[in-house]
Amino acid sequence: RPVVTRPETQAIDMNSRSNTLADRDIVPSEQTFGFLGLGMMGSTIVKDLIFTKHKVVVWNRTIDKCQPFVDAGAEVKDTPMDVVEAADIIFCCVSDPKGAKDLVFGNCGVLQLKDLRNKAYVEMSTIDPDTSMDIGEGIKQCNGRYLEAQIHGSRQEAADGMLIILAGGDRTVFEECHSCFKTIAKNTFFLGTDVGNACKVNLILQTILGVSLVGLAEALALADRFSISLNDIIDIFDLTSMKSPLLLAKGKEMAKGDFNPQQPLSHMQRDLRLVLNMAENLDQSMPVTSITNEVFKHTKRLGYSEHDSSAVFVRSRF
Ligand code: NA7
Repeated sequence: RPVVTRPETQAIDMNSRSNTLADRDIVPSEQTFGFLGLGMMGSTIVKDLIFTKHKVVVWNRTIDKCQPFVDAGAEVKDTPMDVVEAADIIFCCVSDPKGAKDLVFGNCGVLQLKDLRNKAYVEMSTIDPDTSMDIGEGIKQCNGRYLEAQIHGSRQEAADGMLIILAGGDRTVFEECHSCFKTIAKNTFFLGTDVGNACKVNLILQTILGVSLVGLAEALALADRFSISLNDIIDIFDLTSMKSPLLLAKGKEMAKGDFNPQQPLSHMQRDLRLVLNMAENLDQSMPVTSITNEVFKHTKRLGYSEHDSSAVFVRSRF
């Protein structure tokens, strides 16, 4: 078993801006936006929302992470419930479906407020359709409005304001979030009023990504066994019709052994697990995705949860 060093946690640079922001001509909404979850994605998004002059109220489970945002002009609250009280539209961006549900249904969670009239809740955490429907139902029962807005893209794409937003649910909320979405995304899609569709589309895209990464990792590991230069393989791959910006970038990371987390491996495996649960409910056979999930699970066990998904290469080399 290799000795694995954890990737360095990069502190958020409050002064860095995506180059694209200046060209987007953003007129900030007058509404107050709440933000629950200041992880790598949440922090990057909130930083740009503050920069584009949105009024922002934040909360994070580890409270220390809020300070740079307070210094930059955001208000901080003690609980998710307090954020809901202070804001008109509340975004949530945490690790997984369990965290997303905790923030809504748990102690001091969103629903503790009981009356969510004039409030809107936007779920950005990657979740499965059933979780999204449960959250949406809970919000609606308290007279609130709900939008799922799944964010597709890496941490670098978030930093560049180049995410893709896949939204579904309440159309009025979608429209009211326009200036926020324009700040953080290059494309935004409204996939209908049925809650769950946006989650399905996001997870389907993640399936393509996960399976492709494992294929790439195995092919490069075989090249390595033959002592063929990985850089040569990547250079030739670049000239073929198979090339894609993402696979090229991931191939280079594998060749260098640089697994700085753009899409953490634990998130990739979480997504595959959610995909397989969805497929199970439909009796849809997904043998390749199942094996892909096993490969990511094993790489997690080897200590690469917090590294980039491209670290799957390490396992393929065994
Ligand atoms: P990170 O950087 O791993 O951050 C995860 C965030 O989620 C962080 O703020 C955590 O708080 C928070 N978290 C996790 N579990 C919980 C629970 N149970 N309750 C409250 N808060 C929680 O992930 P990213 O920012 O890269 O990604 C976030 C989402 O965006 C994810 O779904 C991606 O797929 C898209 P902490 O700071 O640890 O206290």
